[in-house]
Amino acid sequence: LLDGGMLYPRESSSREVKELSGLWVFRADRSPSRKQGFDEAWYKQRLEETGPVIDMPVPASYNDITQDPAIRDFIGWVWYERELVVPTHWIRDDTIRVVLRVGSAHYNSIVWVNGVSVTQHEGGHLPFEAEVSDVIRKDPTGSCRITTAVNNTLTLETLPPGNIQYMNDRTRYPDGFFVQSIYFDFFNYAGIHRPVLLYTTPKAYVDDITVVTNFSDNTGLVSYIVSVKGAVTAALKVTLMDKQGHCVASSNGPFGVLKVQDVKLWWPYLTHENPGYLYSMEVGTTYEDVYTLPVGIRTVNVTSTQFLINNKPFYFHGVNKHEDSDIRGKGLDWPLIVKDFNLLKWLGANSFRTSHYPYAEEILQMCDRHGIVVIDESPAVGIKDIFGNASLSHHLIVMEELVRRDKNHASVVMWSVANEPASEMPPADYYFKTVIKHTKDLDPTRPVTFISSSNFARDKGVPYVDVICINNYFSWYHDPGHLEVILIQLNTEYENWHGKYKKPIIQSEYGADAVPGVHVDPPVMFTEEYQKIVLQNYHKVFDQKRAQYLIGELIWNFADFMTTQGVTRVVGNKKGIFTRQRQPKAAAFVLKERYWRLANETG
Ligand code: BDP
Repeated sequence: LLDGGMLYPRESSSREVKELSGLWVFRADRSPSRKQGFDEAWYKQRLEETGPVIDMPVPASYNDITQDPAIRDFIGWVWYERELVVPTHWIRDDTIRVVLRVGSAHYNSIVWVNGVSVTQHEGGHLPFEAEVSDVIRKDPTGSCRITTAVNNTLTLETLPPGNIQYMNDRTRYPDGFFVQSIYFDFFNYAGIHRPVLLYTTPKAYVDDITVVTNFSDNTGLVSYIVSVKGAVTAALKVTLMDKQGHCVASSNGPFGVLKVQDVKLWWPYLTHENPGYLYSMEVGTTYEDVYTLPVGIRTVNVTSTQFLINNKPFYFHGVNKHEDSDIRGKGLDWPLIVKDFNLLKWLGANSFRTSHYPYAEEILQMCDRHGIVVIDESPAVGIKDIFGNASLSHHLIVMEELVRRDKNHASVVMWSVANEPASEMPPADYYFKTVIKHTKDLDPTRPVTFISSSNFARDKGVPYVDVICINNYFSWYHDPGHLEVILIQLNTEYENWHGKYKKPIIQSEYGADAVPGVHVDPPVMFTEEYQKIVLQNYHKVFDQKRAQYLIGELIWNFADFMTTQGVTRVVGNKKGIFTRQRQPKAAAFVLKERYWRLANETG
């Protein structure tokens, strides 16, 4: 198991945060060996002294920032560097612990501070950090040069998996080139995607907090465990405050249960007049570290036909998203985040799935505050035929990193360990049994699923899930143009799955591409009309099954998004109900009307 916690860095009376967003210098290592940077140890001196550099914003994917196609499609190591001077007291006061944290960088990263290697990380969607106090104190001026090498290559052992090939037939490819095969349908954006921070804590510090919430009548129960590092023992005080800052419960010691009278539960958006209610749990140590964690009090349970939040049936009417937009690719972008939440609310959506990788923590914090319910998905998209030991053990570590990061979010109600794996293959049985059990051991409080697109009779992973999540594209990938098949095919699909497993079902994807502004009637594929009717036909079946065991519907996709180039994609995937620029297509209005109606019916 992983050592230590990964609390989101927050300022407090004992902690400072210095965000390093902005301009960094950048170079892609285009040498034939692709490892000139390591051979020449570029990290040892300023990056601009080892060759030409360009400006690169952080956070952002580097792919769409320049006019150079070779950078958009680059495969290999890119180098980023940022110089700063840290505050003097960070250098002089050795009771301060300085940590460097990368929110995420895709995919493999190595980080140096002042030429000294401080950390490495494998995986493109989860944070990593390292204490750098000693390294930065070696330079009394406080000068700090942060160098990061990031490699986007995906192999059979990465999550998501991929395969890399070199096209070296010089009779056909005069320059030769690498091809990164991927088994997923979105552009493999790369770079430093989330903020890089330096933050401080005292030497003895709150390293991790785990909360589990419950309630009985109108008393809320918050069980907590706090781990402190850097001290043999540390007395702890834990205080829970309401929104007005009034203390509603308190306790001492590293674990306990806080009892909250007249509890205000955390409710999803549109199910309650006051959704997303958060308390603040302030943890203070005698060594004067203070960390405040937002806490929503709610429960999650699954029956054979229902998904219960606070013991009330919850129906997911929501979307699948991507972290994707023009220019910044997958880089965290506050205007985009806030716009997307405004669109979700406009639509009447109460939930989304983080298809197909863990999203930024800043997004989950918004979900907590607005009551948007989340199915939190791992980056295991497109596991096709590689249920080997190396990938399984990496998958288990990724689930540990994901649960460690997201376990305290009230909005996260279910883990999805994978999207559309080859779950019909015999090794899938052991594989999913193991990954799902491991995830449940890490977090016994949330249901676990994966998203299946395989046949009910042959799928080997679904026996282990709590909720069946299925993707299908009737009248699109199957029987293209035949809108009339949806009713019977979808109905049969549900009867088969529920008949076999007696578990609730979420339609975790359905949809059709529509090129915005293209209209044909009678509808044909790729028009706004066709997309609308696909949705409406699915909705007819949803409405029949909703009363029985269908517990949710998530449209594919919230917005158009970029993909690799190929003959089925017209500058990206166009199954968005919004364009990539977040303008509505006709289908958005169909969904808006439906979601508001569902909100009124299901409450
Ligand atoms: C599903 C995938 C999703 C794709 C979608 C599509 O889960 O990532 O984008 O198909 O083809 O199978 O539009």
